[in-house]
Amino acid sequence: MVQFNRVSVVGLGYIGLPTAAVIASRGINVVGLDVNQSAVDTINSGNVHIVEPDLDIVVRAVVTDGKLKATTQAEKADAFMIAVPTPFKDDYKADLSYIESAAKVIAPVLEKGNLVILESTSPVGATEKLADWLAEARPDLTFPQTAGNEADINVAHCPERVLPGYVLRELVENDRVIGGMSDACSEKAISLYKLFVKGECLITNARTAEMAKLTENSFRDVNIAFANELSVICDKLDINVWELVKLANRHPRVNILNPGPGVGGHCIAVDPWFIVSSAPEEAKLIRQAREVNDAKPHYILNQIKQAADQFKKPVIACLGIAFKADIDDLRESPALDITKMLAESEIGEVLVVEPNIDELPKAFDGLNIKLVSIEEAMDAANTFAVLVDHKEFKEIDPVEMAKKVLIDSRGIF
Ligand code: SAJ
Repeated sequence: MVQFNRVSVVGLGYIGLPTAAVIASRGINVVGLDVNQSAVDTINSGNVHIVEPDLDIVVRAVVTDGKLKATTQAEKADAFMIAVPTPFKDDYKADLSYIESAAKVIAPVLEKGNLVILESTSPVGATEKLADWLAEARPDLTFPQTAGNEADINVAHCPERVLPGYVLRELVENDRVIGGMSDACSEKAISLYKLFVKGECLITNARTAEMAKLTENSFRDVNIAFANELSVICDKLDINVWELVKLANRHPRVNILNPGPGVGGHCIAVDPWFIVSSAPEEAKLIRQAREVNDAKPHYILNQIKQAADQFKKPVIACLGIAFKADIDDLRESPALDITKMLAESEIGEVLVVEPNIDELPKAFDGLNIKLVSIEEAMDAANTFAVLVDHKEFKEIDPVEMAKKVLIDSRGIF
């Protein structure tokens, strides 16, 4: 059995920090590496810079025990797990610059016997590129692309697949797809994941592991697009889409997802493009789903504008700007985009209720948008747009809400 006395997690964001904390909670020394000094300081003081249920408790415990420390300088370790962002560029091609930087940062401290894992969701071929960047920086070591099972450094892709909001549970319980660049890489990666994963570890090669992750998120995107397209068709035909979906889902082999204001987050709204850009001619349905989902915020925006237009002085309350319920994550959020476009249209006063943040995001700078409580919004606004189904909004008295003009993109009322 391989020993991992010290694990380095590169990138302490929504995936890296929980991963680091969970491994540290198994008694392993974890050093978390991040370029963000303020995040590093926050973690070292036992606090967290992101909202994820119970993460604060676990981080505080492992930092207090001395099992987790954060730093901005690479340190030696037995295994390195890279969990950095992989956004897309203007042409929808993946931006691998964060992975490249991570490779350059850890390369100088690599030692024979080390394992490097790429957890970031990546286009097919990214793990091979990572191995090439490492090899370029360390000609004194051998890597699996040339030395196979005999390589000094093992490299594998093990895509993260945890659901924001349930990260701590899913990190442990989900099955993992492990794609080593050689059999030895896969074996070594499995022994690392076995330290904290209760789910099964399924072995494949790196390219299939990359594609598996993209496939999972594209599957969901296509299914949400189906629901979103249905919602627009139902509006046209004067049918309540929520009732329709409920009824259709009573068929034993039908399971339609929920329509919404669009698809947000750094994953489902991004990853399908990695497939499209690798196979533009072939990925027709996957591209179309992205386009359907990307069009939905504009559709909801128009509905809100039409609703507000009936008032002399429209005061519009946007309920939620996060990308989904009960989190503070605003990345690629359709709710945020809708709110921003609404304020830019200057149709009226725009209020935001977002129980998961204390201040409005920079994206709203220069716009006339106020962050208010639910009560303040109920007093002041005449038009309501439910953009996120946060638990707090489900507690609003439906009788009170019925007195307002309402666009409910999440179907909570
Ligand atoms: N959404 C709908 N209708 C639905 C479900 C979701 O409109 O019925 C919207 C949400 O509001 C949100 C977006 O889709 O804007 C994505 O939310 P999500 O909960 O489906 O997924 P994410 O992005 O939070 O997490 C996904 C997960 N992937 C899958 O479920 C296949 C997660 O397991 C991945 O680890 C994560 O992407 C990731 O990091 O890639």
